[in-house]
Amino acid sequence: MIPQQQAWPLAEAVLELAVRAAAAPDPALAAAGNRTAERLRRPLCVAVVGRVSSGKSTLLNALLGRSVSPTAGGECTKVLYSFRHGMWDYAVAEPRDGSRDVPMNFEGTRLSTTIPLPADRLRRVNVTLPASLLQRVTLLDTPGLASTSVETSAVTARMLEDTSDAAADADALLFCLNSTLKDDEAAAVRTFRAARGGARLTGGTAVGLLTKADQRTSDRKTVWKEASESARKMSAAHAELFSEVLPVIGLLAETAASGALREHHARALAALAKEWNPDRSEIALASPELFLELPGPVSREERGELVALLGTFGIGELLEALRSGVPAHAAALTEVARAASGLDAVTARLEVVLGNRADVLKAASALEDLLDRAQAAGDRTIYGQAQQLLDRAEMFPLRLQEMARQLARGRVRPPAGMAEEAWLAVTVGLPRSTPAKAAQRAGAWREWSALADTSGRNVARVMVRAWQLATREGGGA
Ligand SMILES: Nc1nc2c(ncn2[C@@H]2O[C@H](COP(=O)(O)OP(=O)(O)O)[C@@H](O)[C@H]2O)c(=O)[nH]1
Ligand SMILES: [Mg+2]
Repeated sequence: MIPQQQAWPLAEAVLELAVRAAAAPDPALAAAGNRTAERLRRPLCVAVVGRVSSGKSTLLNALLGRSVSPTAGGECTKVLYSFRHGMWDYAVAEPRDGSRDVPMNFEGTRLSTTIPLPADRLRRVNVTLPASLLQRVTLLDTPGLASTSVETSAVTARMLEDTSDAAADADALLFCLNSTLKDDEAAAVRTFRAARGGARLTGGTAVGLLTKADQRTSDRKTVWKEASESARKMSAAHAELFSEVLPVIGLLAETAASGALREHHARALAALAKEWNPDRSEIALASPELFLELPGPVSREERGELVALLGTFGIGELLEALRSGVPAHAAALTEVARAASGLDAVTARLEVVLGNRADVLKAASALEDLLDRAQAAGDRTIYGQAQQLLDRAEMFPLRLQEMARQLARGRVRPPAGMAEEAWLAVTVGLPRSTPAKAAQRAGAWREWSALADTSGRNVARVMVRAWQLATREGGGA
């Protein structure tokens, strides 16, 4: 899983630079230095963003391994929650006017939905939990983008504002989508990307999640096929917005990760699997209502619990697993539910973002700010040092990704042989080369860049660096 020890070698180096920038004579650069330093001292911040009821809180609970954030409708979805690491469960409501925080209660593992402040006075709810993921990252559960752009109530306006403030504050976004990307959703991601230094470096930091993947088709057998295909298409269509779009069934993921499935649920499922043959099960699972009504063992109340925990898709998967010999125990069925939820692919992706790349992400988003300010202020020393940090080998994967985006958008068109070389660098890495060969190729890119525009020069810069790195142990990318 995600390693617990934090080491931030790059971020430390950028922090030093930020502290130097904070002492610069130019006020804007000094302010950027202070802001950057403050940011670097905090853990990486990931905001879960998307429309109202797109499954944000459910997914966040799955990541935390605990049903703590309130899910499903009502006033609870209109609040911004921040989850940080702490030794104990602790939550406060933070007022907008800066007055004293008001402690909040938990109901079992879940945060109470009763907020001890009127909605218009509440800035956010701050929660600390001993969850291991939070040692590496602060998670923000946002109220959500409005479901229609015509809604203009004060509450909606505030929700949007809180959501975009949280997104602007985050180092990375997990963007929950339920269907094809709508204009307001694309705009939200673009705004985030623009606030983070435009299209330059941090493009890897918005991951799209096709949540509620179980609700895209009524045919249980094709759920994953359909969801994976849609996600793949969306990844390709929105490469400039998301580093990837992954399908996930948040509901199943939350149930599995939080251990909510109990032995009595396992017994109930086993009784249904025994009583109903596969055909009968498919009929029963055509809708939640039918599942509750159809004659058979297990009380209506308990069936209702199963629907709430697993959805009809999850129930179908578990019935099938039981018939194929999976033991009727909560632990074994939880494993099946987890595997069917797609959560592992999401956490694996997060590990890439938060694990190896956390340091780079933190450093890169901070550097962008410093570079812009140093350039605007004409401070060559800070600019040069920031540029040197950007050229470090650890930064390189992010720069390659950005280059891939530029090439994919067709904004940069190197001549035939060189375009292929650039794609080679992006996909499998340049072949390990002798210094003479690398220097010759780097020279060709420099020559081309003299005729290119800014985007072209950026691509050339990355390729020159790629060839320099290709002479090292381990090759290019
Ligand atoms: N069937 C199904 N329902 C889900 C899934 N994820 C969330 N839901 C349900 O959708 C509703 C809204 O989810 P919630 O996480 O509160 O959405 P939020 O407003 O974006 O935080 C809740 O009733 C969830 O149980 C899923 O993957 N599958
Ligand atoms: Mg929510």
